[in-house]
Amino acid sequence: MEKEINALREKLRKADRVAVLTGAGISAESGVPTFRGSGGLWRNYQATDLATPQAFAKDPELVWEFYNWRRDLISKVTYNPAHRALVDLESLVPNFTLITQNVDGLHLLAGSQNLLEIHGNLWKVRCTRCREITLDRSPDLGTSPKCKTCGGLLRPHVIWFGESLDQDILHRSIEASTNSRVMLVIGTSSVVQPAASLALEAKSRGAVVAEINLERTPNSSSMDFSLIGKAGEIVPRLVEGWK
Ligand code: BJW
Ligand code: ZN
Repeated sequence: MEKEINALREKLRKADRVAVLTGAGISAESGVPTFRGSGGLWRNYQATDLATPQAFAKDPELVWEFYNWRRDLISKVTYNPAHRALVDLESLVPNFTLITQNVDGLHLLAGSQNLLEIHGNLWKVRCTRCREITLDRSPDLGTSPKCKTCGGLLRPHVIWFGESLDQDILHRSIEASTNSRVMLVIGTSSVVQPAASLALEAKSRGAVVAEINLERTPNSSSMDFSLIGKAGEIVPRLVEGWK
């Protein structure tokens, strides 16, 4: 592992353009549950079953309970050494883009700047009637929060299954990935599209791709580096002793 980390650090050091894709695994060591695996359960529900427009249409109060639970939990935690190391990496690389699937806001809290939140942000809400988007950091919004402008029902400003990503953000993510010399993929199961394809597209355009995860994923065999372990331990080692 030491050898691989050193080799990847050398690739990063030589790269003028670096893209990073993160998923729930990078926030796991902060205490934020992941979606899949044993941490992906809320009450008796699969977290992924609640992250759908169908679930919200059927039972908005249940979906809001789930999101209020996550807002409360995330309001009490903070970023970890992996988030912090990506802030350091951004300061070391001439052209750096961080693409995250996470809605927890921990990359922003850590200080990342060139950040694309492709699945939205938990702290933003959107009116289902007038579409107005507002920032609201209160941990508990109740189970039927209403728009201050028009009285319509609010929903979390996140991307659920079957919903399209913001086209501008997606376009910028594809561009950053395919233009990168090195792309890191950290803490994602790589099963959700279109995010899971970004690193494969980067590789097909000649980038060195590296995965950091507790376990192998469907993309592992396409990777130039597959580092198995905790993001909070491995990512800081990529920037240690850089200069
Ligand atoms: C550690 C660690 C540690 C733990 N250190 N590692 C093509 C083919 C088939 C289906 C589709 C397709 N194109 C689109 C689809 C449909 C769908 C999709 O991909 N489905 C698949 C599941 C089959 N995609 C969509 O619907 C997307 N929309 C779209 O494409 O629109 C156009 C379209 C629609 C319909 C059909 C075709 C085209 C939208 C996807 C939105 C995903 N939304 C969610 C919820 C966001 C809001 C919220 O957070 O509440 O996003 S679902 C959930 O999954 C969330 C996550 O961002 C996302 C990814 O999860 P992630 O981050 O990978 O987490 P986990 O839990 O899965 O994995 C954690 C990993 O960390 C694990 O690997 C651990 O080992 C690791 N780990 N601790 C390092 N300490
Ligand atoms: Zn409204």
